[in-house]
Amino acid sequence: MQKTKKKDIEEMFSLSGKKILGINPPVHDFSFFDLWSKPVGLLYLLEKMKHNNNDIALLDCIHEGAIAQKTFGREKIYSEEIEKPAVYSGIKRRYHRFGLSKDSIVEKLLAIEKPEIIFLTSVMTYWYGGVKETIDLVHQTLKDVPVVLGGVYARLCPEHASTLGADYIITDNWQPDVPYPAMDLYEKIPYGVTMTSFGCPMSCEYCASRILWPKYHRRFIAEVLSEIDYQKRLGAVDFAFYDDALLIDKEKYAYPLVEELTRRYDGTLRLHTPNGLHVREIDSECAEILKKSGFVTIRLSLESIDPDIVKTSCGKVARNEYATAINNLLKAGYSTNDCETYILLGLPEQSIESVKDTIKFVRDCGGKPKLAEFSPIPGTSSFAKALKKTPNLATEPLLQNNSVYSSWISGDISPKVLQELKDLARG
Ligand code: B12
Ligand code: SF4
Repeated sequence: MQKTKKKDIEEMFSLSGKKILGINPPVHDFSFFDLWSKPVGLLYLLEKMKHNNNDIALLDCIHEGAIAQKTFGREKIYSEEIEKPAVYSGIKRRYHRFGLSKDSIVEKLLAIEKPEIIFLTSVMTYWYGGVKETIDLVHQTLKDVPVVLGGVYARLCPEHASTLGADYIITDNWQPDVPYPAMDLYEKIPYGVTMTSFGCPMSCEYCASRILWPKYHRRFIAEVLSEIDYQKRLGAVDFAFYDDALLIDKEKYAYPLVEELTRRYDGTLRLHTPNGLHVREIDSECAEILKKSGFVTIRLSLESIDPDIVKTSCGKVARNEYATAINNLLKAGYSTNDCETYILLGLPEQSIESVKDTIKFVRDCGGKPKLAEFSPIPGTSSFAKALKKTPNLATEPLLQNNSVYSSWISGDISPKVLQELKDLARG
């Protein structure tokens, strides 16, 4: 296998007149749900490359593997059971490959005009199995076509990502400076995605936002509006905001944006925030604006009421602030089921009692608890703590998988207790 070379993203921008194929690889995991997942980083990049006079195409192995429609534009993705990688051998859960089958990928690669370069993206660090499989398939099928690997996994685990056989790896970031992602590369889009900002002004101990986006950047409202208009023209009705911090400075950004969306679309858009909102920002005016402007799916980031964990979360929400926010949302017309609240589970040194207390607290306030299992992410302080117990986390990203980290890898919570906590959260 030839050695992977590191390149700067600027070198990619100098490409012109090339045929570029962007690929979103299949996912290997215990479970996968389309929570409005689109490879938006890759799509911004392809749009940029189009502006630089390249000929661009897309193979999205997740979207093209859709077999059924779910609510709000989401899709059920084809999956097949595959053998577990050796590090997961002791885990009594089935492992799957989600997305287009290998044969279909090869067929598609051969059916299109031969690209001169492949841009391969990556998201979760523990999804590298699908990345490796894609690199191998491209090399077998298209022989001499170079593969450039970028994305979240490549940025967070550059050394590991350099061992998969890609020709080039890009580990630096670029703040998209094109008006929208190249969503027109899809024949029909099931939903739109947008971001009003890149990064987050806070820096919680378990989160990689600051590593991925060292500078928090807000886009111009006009740019976000044009991004939404463009995807509306392509047929989207549902829109997911990918922001880490949508409601920060809400009077200056989120409010004018959604007011203009209501004026333009008369409340016909359905808006979703799968990534979690900053609870402290939800005063009564904010709750009413969210409701009036068509936010259907709201997810609230509480994480925990345990003071020690609140500290690791930059003290982003206090108990009384959460209670007030839920009260405001319920008064604005949302139901308890609408107020799904993320509770982090499996952090180093987190007690099971504190998770139970947080579940009870959320329910008592009128919210709906939703457990979010901890994924130790390279470069964060929580990762450094987790490493003391599980040194192999540093060299094997599969061990960072949130679905199995706390219950099988760190052993902090037994699978039985995890199930009990899940049942408790479900109510
Ligand atoms: C949106 C988002 C989601 C969405 C969907 C993401 C998707 N596309 O599938 C949802 C809400 C579903 C989600 C869920 C989860 N997420 Co998430 N998510 C994000 C978030 C906020 C943004 C990712 C994104 O799209 N960014 C926007 C684009 C523009 O950036 P980008 O993809 O990085 O692309 C840039 C570069 O990487 C580059 N690039 C990208 N591709 C390519 C390709 C080439 C060739 C090149 C040259 C460059 C390049 O160009 C872009 C511009 O610079 C990140 C945090 C963050 N701030 O990045 C977390 C993040 C990726 N998620 C994370 C986590 C922990 C989760 C959850 C496990 C949370 C939980 N406990 O439940 C779940 C897991 C989902 C699952 N099924 O396993 C972690 C990563 C964990 C890990 N070990 O990898 C992150 C980093 C957040 C964190 N806590 O630090 N997530
Ligand atoms: S507030 Fe959310 S996005 Fe920001 S650093 Fe904390 S966990 Fe990450």
